[in-house]
Amino acid sequence: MADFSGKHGLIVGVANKRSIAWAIARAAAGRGARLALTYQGRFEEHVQELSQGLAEPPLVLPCDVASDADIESVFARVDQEFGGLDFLVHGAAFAPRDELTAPFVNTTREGFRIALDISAYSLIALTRAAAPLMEKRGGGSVLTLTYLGSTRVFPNYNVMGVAKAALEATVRYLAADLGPRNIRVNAISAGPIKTLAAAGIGGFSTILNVYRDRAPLRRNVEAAEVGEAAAFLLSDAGKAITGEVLMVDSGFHVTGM
Ligand code: NAD
Ligand code: IMJ
Repeated sequence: MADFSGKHGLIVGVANKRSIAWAIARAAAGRGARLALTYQGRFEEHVQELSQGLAEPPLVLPCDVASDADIESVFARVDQEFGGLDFLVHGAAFAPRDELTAPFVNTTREGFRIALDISAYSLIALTRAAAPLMEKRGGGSVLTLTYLGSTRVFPNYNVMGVAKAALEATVRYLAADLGPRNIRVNAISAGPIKTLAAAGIGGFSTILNVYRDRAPLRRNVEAAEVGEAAAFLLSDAGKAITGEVLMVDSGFHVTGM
């Protein structure tokens, strides 16, 4: 499989060992990448502890993706330590809890703003900061994580569906903008996985059962499998692919009934 030796990557969105971003970190580090991981304040201890488990200790930095100052200092540090960047993984998403329980029609202006800021705009801000570092390496690969709720309606996904639609459109516009600089931008649309972002979502086990029963592969997806697909898109194996949303969902999205 793809060799990441000599490559440097930045991974945003690790909260704990179940995080999809952590599975991607393991896939990349396992293939020889040197990593920087960022965490959102409250997850510092978890991420520091997890990072001990990687063969080469990563750079671990705080980053609230709503903060331009945080983003600026992360890339300054990464440039200082790595002298450039080969890939960026964006795995941050958030909507205020109430927005995922109230009827969609009751979505608030502030809930909408926050969901789109954290879950979609942050990809633009991070990619803009990454671009000059990637140019030093003759190009790079950016990857984000999305969900089928961007184009189909799932109960309670609500404003997150709107944010994921914006995120996927952002992938296409960034791909077109940065393609001439050999920077690729893609998304993986993962099937449901029991992570922190899924914890406490009413009926999540039902969702997992529906996928397992109806998906062509008749099973759910594991975070490690998203990690493998991510390694493909982040590596030279994917070097002609940009602006794409790759479905990693056991084929669920093709089903009609
Ligand atoms: P997770 O809770 O482990 O990851 C979400 C991450 O977002 C956390 O690390 C959290 O710290 C981070 N985050 C939230 N607000 C932030 C902020 N202001 N600044 C910085 N980071 C912030 O859950 P996950 O399921 O691994 O989610 C990762 C991505 O995968 C998300 O984009 C999610 O939408 C997407 N996704 C998840 C599933 C699923 O079923 N779990 C399916 C498809 C796509
Ligand atoms: C989340 C809510 C409702 C339905 C859902 C999900 N389905 C799936 C998810 C069907 C698969 C998980 N997912 C794809 C997400 O993107 C989750 C994002 C998320 C989760 C929370 C929970 C805690 C909180 N805010 C959140 N914001 C975004 O307070």
